[in-house]
Amino acid sequence: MNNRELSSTFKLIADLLEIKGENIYKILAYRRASESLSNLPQEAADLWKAGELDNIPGVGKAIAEKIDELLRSGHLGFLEKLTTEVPASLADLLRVPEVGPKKAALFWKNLGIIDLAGLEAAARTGKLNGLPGVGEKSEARILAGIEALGRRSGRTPLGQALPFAREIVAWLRAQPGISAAEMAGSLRRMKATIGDLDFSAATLTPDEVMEAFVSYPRVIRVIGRGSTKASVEFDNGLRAQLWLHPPAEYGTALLYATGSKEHSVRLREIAQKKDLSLSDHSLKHPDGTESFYADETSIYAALGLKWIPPEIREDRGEIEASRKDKLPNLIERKDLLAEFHIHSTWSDGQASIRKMAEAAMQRGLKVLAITDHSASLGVAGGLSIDELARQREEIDTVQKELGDGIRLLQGAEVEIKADGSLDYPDDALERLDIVIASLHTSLRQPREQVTRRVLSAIQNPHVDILGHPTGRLIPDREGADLDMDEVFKGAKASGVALEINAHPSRMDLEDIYARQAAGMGIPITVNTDAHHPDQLDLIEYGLGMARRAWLEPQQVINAWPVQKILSWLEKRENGN
Ligand code: DGT
Ligand code: CA
Ligand code: ZN
Repeated sequence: MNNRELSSTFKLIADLLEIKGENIYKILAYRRASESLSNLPQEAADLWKAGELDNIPGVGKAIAEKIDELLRSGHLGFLEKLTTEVPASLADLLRVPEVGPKKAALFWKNLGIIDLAGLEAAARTGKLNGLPGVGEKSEARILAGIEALGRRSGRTPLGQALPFAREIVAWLRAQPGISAAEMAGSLRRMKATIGDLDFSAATLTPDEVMEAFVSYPRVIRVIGRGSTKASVEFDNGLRAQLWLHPPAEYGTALLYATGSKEHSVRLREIAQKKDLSLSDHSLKHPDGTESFYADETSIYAALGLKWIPPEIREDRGEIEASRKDKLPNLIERKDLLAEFHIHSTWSDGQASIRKMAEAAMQRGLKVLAITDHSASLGVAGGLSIDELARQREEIDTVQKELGDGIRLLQGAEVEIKADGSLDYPDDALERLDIVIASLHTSLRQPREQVTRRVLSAIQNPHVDILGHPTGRLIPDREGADLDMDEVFKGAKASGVALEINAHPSRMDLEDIYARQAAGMGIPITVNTDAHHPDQLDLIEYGLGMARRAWLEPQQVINAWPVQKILSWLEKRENGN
């Protein structure tokens, strides 16, 4: 069993226990073990062989014994017994927004619903309406939620697709006869989830290249194959299309394959107004002759436009901006000099403060905030108030050891509790350099309640950042049903920054929200939430989202000069 399978086993246990109505501490212990396993940089099976399971954060004796049983036998008696009491398929109901453990239990006990199909049938026939706490409207929302799940299934998180796509692009570029190759489609546009992979390559020998591509060792099925386009399935279940064109046409071809469809439709309209016809490889004139473009800049220029960065090719105003030469100065990796959200071994991180700080320095960061979890229920390995004081001493020591190449800040990721209060008292928050407030639990509260909860957290003058605002997890957990307009008004009023959490399972805030917030003058922050030094590189996913949101460096506090960051924090501390 790999980490992913172990992690989902413990998640399933937590979900079923919660539907059963078990003790919350027990449930949270399983959730924590599940998260910890999914973040683990090495295989749990290796630690197990070395007798080091208890080195995994959040894995105590009881859970270590279960991992041991799973790795030895592939079975878990505890789970088998649990599923005789609570059907395992009930856990699927929790994927529907609006349906939390209490509702799932209600549907199960009152209507005998044990899976998504049963829930859908009941919602369609109006059987949910009238149960305690379920009205006509929430029944309709449940149905819409189930439908949305169906549409979403089959999409892959960018974090899984991109590393694999890099492998394919590197292979393509190494092929004889290929002069250029790029990712295209939603991958190149850095969408949070990917339907299929698209690649565009330039070659004068398409037959040979096509033959090599469909024979690539990881291809398990050829879905379609033409002279310039092939569609395949890989051993990891991902599908890809490869489009081949001669180098002279590569600009137009790459533009077409990158999309989005909406962007391309607008470009074709522009061509039509000029009496031209834009295809996947050329611009055709009324007399039937064709113009070819070897790079994207020249095809855009032929349409009277400046080159548009792929991340914003969504027909959201980029074409008008390009025509007027008013494209945003999109933020770049080199602009990001601060990281405000990481975890160390003080809570559930995998590395010491010193190791995390060194990794940050190696990446050229000038500011690093250590933001371990708050005390909350003790299960996230959160820090008590006493531990916060001792952690401060360690941060001071590491700061002295490392010198002033990097500025370390003591922060915390403070849990926003179900009632909207924060997990540390004000005097403890006041002693921290920076405070992130985040939702991790009770995400399924009704819209008004969860919105009020977030608002009360960001109104606390010590809170500087609202972390991963919706709490969504890609691909299978919808975020909280927040009233974003209200959240933005609240953030604007209190001057709190909103996070784009770069972790590929979050990428939260989404592009349109981040753009809206930044447009209101709310500072945005892009952070990795790294639990391991290597995870500092996940910043590229947050950067992709920030670029999709049209963000420029001055809108993102991680790109501010160090002095400006420090004085922003100081001003907030002094309440002005
Ligand atoms: P995905 O795969 O669902 O994440 O989304 P995309 O954007 O990668 O879309 P996909 O894979 O269907 O198509 C790849 C590119 O091909 C797309 O970005 C633009 C181009 N394309 C596909 N269908 C059409 C079409 O009907 N018209 C135009 N102009 N372009 C298309
Ligand atoms: Ca695609
Ligand atoms: Zn975090």
